[in-house]
Amino acid sequence: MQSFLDELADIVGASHVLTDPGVVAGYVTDWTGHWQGHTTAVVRPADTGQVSAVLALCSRAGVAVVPQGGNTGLVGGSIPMDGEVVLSTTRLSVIEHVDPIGRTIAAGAGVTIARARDAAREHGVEFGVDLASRESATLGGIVATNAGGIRVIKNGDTRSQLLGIEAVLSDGRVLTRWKELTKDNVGYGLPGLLAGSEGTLAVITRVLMRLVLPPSATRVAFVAVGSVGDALMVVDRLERAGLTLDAAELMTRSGIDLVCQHQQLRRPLSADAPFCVLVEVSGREDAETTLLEVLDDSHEFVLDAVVEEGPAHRLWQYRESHTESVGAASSTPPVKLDISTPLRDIEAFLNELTTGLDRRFPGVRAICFGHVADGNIHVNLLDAAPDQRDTLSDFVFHLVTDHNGSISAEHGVGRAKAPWMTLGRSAVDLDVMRSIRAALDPAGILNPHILPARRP
Ligand code: FAD
Ligand code: 2HG
Ligand code: ZN
Repeated sequence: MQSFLDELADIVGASHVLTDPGVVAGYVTDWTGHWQGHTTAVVRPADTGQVSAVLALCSRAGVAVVPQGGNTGLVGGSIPMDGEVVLSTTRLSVIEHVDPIGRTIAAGAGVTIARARDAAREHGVEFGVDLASRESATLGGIVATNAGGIRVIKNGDTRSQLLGIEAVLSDGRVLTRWKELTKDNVGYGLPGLLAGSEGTLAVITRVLMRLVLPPSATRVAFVAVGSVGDALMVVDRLERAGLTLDAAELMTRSGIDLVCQHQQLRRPLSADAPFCVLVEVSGREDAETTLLEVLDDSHEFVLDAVVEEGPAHRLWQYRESHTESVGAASSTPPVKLDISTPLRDIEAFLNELTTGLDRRFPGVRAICFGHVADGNIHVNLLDAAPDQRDTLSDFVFHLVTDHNGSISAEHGVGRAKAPWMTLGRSAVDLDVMRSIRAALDPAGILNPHILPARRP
């Protein structure tokens, strides 16, 4: 083992091969605290050449590798549970260009979303993906997970922002698809394939992504409603009135109460409604007037509402503090199940979820919230005993499959969902995924624990 570590040090420099338990602690535990692993070493290459040399060495030595960006993933995919080498991308942190006319950004995989956003804003353009983990999550991480976030309803998911990619295969070869073209149909869409591959096909080293125009006349409203169906009606009416919908986020009374308690905030509305939807709209100078008119005309759905100016203010706090607050309120790390269903199924899914939990899992609290216009609900189950985690996941995943949904809307499969991957994917589908994986990583050293197992 020592000579392997020496060879790593020859590639990246001894100070970038970390083995001290105190130093590697932050790399082997996930954000939720549930996944706690151990590693042979954390290696921090500075450029694509070093990533290539590290992977070629690991390949020859048969050592498994877990790529890691900001380590904000919520499904345990970035954690070495079996002593794998952690390949940290944080030093791949160069922003190469921001082109405000072509509306592209080219940058290293280790650049954080907040840095990419700030760089884009300096040129009067906007980065199209946004999520509450923006200060730590990296470009490589959002591409690897095909992250969603709060702007999918407007800009699409991360895959749809990706124009080009550079990635290193497990044997060290560098794959580059890098053209600033909207149209390019020569062969398979390899950047799109790597998006959402969760570190199982290659290590992403550089990305070329689209930028969008910044929204204008943004207004945020917090709207109390009696049901999910009513929340969707409000969203529908806003869009039909010609407003651009920048975000639509569902919360429940219990989730908001929990956030208010944890963040020491006052309740945002006086009505004691079971659901609230935060909507952000933009697009026209009269956005505020139109928004107020729509809310006023929708009195059959709207129980109470408050409107705020500007994109990033007080009202967003209630939504963005959910993850931290549920983590703090639960006696055990929350079971985090990020699911999606067709819009027409959300209400029935949530009702059956509540009934099923009450009947089968008394004592487990559910806090549900999420990107409602995408059909994406984050089911957080609090106070679950460790031996209940798998049965709870199994119950929710079967329920969501019965509603023609997905067991992973945006966080990925990781370790947390790997045992349930067969739900909603056919045998042929899984087989094709295994073949792709075997073609790109024949030695099977990249994140061997996640996505479909290499053999049935
Ligand atoms: P990591 O956590 O380090 O890794 C995630 C996965 O990607 C792992 O499987 C890892 O092996 C792989 N990976 C990372 N970098 C690379 C690379 N360069 N090459 C190949 N594989 C790589 N997610 C959403 O989708 N929407 C949200 O709204 C959202 N909000 C969040 C809010 C909070 C407060 C937190 C803590 C998390 C949130 N997440 C959200 C989850 C998480 O931030 C995203 O999954 C994000 O994309 C992970 O980026 P990362 O750099 O932290 O990746
Ligand atoms: C969000 O939308 C994230 O805030 C995290 O995807 C969801 O904490 C969660 O379950
Ligand atoms: Zn989310």
